[in-house]
This record gives sequence, structure tokens and C-alpha cells, in this order.
Amino acid sequence: MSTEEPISVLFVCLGNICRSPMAEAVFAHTVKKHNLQSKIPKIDSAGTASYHVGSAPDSRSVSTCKAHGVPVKHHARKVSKNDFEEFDYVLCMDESNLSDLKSIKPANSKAVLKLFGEFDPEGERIIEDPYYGGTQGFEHNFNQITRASEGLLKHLKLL
Ligand code: WE7
Repeated sequence: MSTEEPISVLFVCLGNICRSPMAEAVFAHTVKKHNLQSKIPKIDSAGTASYHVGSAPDSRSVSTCKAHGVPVKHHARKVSKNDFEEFDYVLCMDESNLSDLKSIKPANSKAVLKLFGEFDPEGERIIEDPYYGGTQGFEHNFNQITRASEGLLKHLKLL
């Protein structure tokens, strides 16, 4: 019998419509693939900006995920102080997200706040904003997120 506590993970980007819902979907799909849902039962995403709250993910994120057999279902929400109590890991995409989150994180929060790209075995630390670029940016994000998802599970000693 396992004695470890279940782990919860929150992914964060700017608007919560491109990178973080993709990360949520890909990581959840990876967790399911390895039958680890009982170890990581809570996976969500949020944005640092309120601009898109309530919106569905960007159609380019949805089609990139769909092309790789990964379902996406999310509505944008804004990250809150409380997320730092609710989640063990708060993983973001770029240095701007990281600096915004550092200013929100309560001093007593034990959440691990990091760039998701820190878990990429290829060492690509920044998952860049694809919003004003072409579809290849989304494809590149998808590949980074796929590698970092497996890397995170290895870090957690679940693979
Ligand atoms: C983005 C974005 C992204 C940039 N998703 N938006 Cl226009 C705007 C204004 C405030 C907040 C948001 Cl979220 C948005 C729409 C959504 N990934 N990236 N905007 C972006 C990129 C480079 C320079 C400036 C911005 C606003």
C-alpha cells in the first residue's frame, strides 16, 4: 500500500487560453496513460490576467491537441492566492508568469512554484507565448509540454 499523499498540479500562463490549458490537457493525458490518476488526482490551469476569464481555449491549442489525440476541456479562470493553498505544484510558462506568481504567492505557502520547462529533459526552460505567432508555435509548445510532462512524473518518482 502506498503511503504517499496525492499530488495536485496547477499550470499557469498569461490568459489561460493557449499554453496552460494545453499543459493541463497533455499532463492529464500523460497521467492517465501511465495509470497514475490516484497519485495525481487534481490537475487544473489558470491565468495571471483576467482578460479571457470564462473563455474556451484558443482554437489553435485545441486543434494541436486534437491532432495528437489529446482532448481539451477548460474555461479560463484567473489564478488566486488560494491556489497556493490548494495546489502542491504551481508551474508556469515564462519569466513574466513567474514574476507575477511570486508576487501573489503567500509567504506561508508550501507550494512549489517553478517554470514547467525546468522539467524538460532537453532543457528548454521557457514555453514561449504563441498568441501572436503561427501554428508552428503551438506545435513547438506541444512538444515541450509533452517532454516536460514525462519529466515531471520522473521527478516525482512516478515513472
Ligand atoms: C495575449 C497573449 C496571450 C499577449 N493570450 N492575450 Cl490582448 C491581451 C491583453 C491583456 C491580457 C491578455 Cl491575456 C491579452 C490577450 C491572450 N497568450 N499574449 N496577449 C501579448 C503578447 C505580447 C505582448 C503583449 C501581449 C498583451
